[in-house]
Amino acid sequence: MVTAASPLLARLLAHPIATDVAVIGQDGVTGGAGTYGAIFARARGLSFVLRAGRPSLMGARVAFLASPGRPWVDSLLAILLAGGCAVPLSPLHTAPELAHAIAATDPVALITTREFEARLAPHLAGRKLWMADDRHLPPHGREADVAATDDALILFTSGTTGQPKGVVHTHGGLAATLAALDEAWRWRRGDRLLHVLPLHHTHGVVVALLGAMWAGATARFAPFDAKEVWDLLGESSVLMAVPTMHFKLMEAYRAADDATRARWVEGARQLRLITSGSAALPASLLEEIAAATGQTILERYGMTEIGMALSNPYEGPRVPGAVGAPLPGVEVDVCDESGAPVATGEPGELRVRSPQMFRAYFGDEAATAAAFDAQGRFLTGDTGTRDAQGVFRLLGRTSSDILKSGGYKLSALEIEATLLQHPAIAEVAVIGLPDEQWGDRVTACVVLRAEQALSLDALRGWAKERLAPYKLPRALEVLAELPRNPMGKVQKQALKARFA
Ligand code: MCA
Ligand code: AMP
Repeated sequence: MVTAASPLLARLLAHPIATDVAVIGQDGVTGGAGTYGAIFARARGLSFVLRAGRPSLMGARVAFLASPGRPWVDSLLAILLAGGCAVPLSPLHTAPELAHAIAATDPVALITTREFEARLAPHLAGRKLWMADDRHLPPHGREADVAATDDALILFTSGTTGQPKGVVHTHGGLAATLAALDEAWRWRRGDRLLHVLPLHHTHGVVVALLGAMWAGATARFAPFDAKEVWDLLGESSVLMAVPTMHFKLMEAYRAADDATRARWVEGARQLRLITSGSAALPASLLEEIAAATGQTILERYGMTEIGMALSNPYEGPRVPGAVGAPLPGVEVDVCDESGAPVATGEPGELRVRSPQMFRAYFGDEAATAAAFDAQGRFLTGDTGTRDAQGVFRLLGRTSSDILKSGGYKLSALEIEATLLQHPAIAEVAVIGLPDEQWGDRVTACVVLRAEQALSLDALRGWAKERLAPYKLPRALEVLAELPRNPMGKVQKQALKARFA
């Protein structure tokens, strides 16, 4: 047995393993292979292979690429059991994006399935590639000692500088997130989570998947398709989604006939919890969903670095347009630029202190240090207010270089650096324009080289080899010149005002 000083592994390994189902894959097939027992048996076998005789991987990174399903979960648990730090890669990412994630974390090995073997082959650089869908020998001998302070997971997040940064979370930090959500949202062993989120971000990996597993509940993976999600609600007790998904669900509902609507509403009514996060849920959308289904969505606020910070209550009023109050153990201050608290109701930057906090940006001590103030509070870059009842509202971000599209955080600078490589583009500024479906609509404002022409389709076609689909511009504006201030900096607010 693992001598699990890791509170995360201790909790997961304590579940009644033989019968309870942890995971149902996208094929919808339930059964023996998805029980906690079967998953841990396979993960243990793979963890011994990864260690290759070493007592522990001692926090060395192992990257993995798989579709949502059992091999994905087997891989994550195998890495954790081996004392390694898991780096989930995304099937949505292009070759240059995969290359960045692998180069930035320098994994000792990679894991994948037959489906993605060829995609990873160019990135191995001599590293060992293990197959999650192979049978591995049962474990033998002593298991790794894993401590609460050991690194567990690296997730990438976009910043205001260049390429995405790897955010390192420890076993103890993840356990703090999961314990807080378990308490706040009343997770139960009998819960059936409908899991439709991508597995390379906090929302899908930590809040949804590990949230369910912390409680010994079942996560059923399904690709996000609005009609299919409605059809599956009747078999589920919890749905977690980003606002764009809620938007698409209501779009499908409006287009459905009466009999279909009645069936969908019946399924939705018996859920015990529907959440929204990763971007602002418009109050009008919350109200429309409540009127149709009787379900008031629980909106919460978090960030890759800090885990989950604020949540509307499970019991008690959920305020449309608000993100609730701090979760257990979390402190959130609303501050002016000097870090002093602002008056109740006044806007300021949210600064956070929390046991869920990340340990570091991988390999970047300077960026890690710069992310905190002198009092050790994380600088979120989000502006918000707290009212007299202690309820928080978010107003926006301090930087216009950070965009949110469909719940994905995007760096305008990363997209600009890529688009600048296009032979027709001389200058580029990427802005987010308000969009009721996507949050921000990624808009490329470009100045073309002499005698060049460019269409949106041509630009997207060229860029899709280099950027994940959700980073591609959805609009193109061709300008004679970009508005700049006397220092030469592009005035993005002026561009936004012009095209919004
Ligand atoms: C897909 N497309 C997008 C996006 N997603 N374009 C812009 N922004 C996006 N986010 C593209 C598709 O590639 C396709 O392009 C076109 O839009 C239409 O696709 P559609 O089928 O309508 O969309 P979809 O494929 O169903 O995707 C929508 C989605 C997806 C399901 C909402 O974006 C998604 O899974 N978002 C979740 C992101 C997430 O988990 N964020 C959490 C970050 P084409 O027409 O060219 O084929 S963690 C976080 O934020 C913190 C910690 C927190 O608080 O949770
Ligand atoms: P990420 O860096 O991908 O983890 O995204 C975190 C960011 O998403 C936060 O800093 C917020 O800007 C945004 N966010 C998360 N939840 C909410 C919410 N409920 N309302 C508005 N913005 C949110």
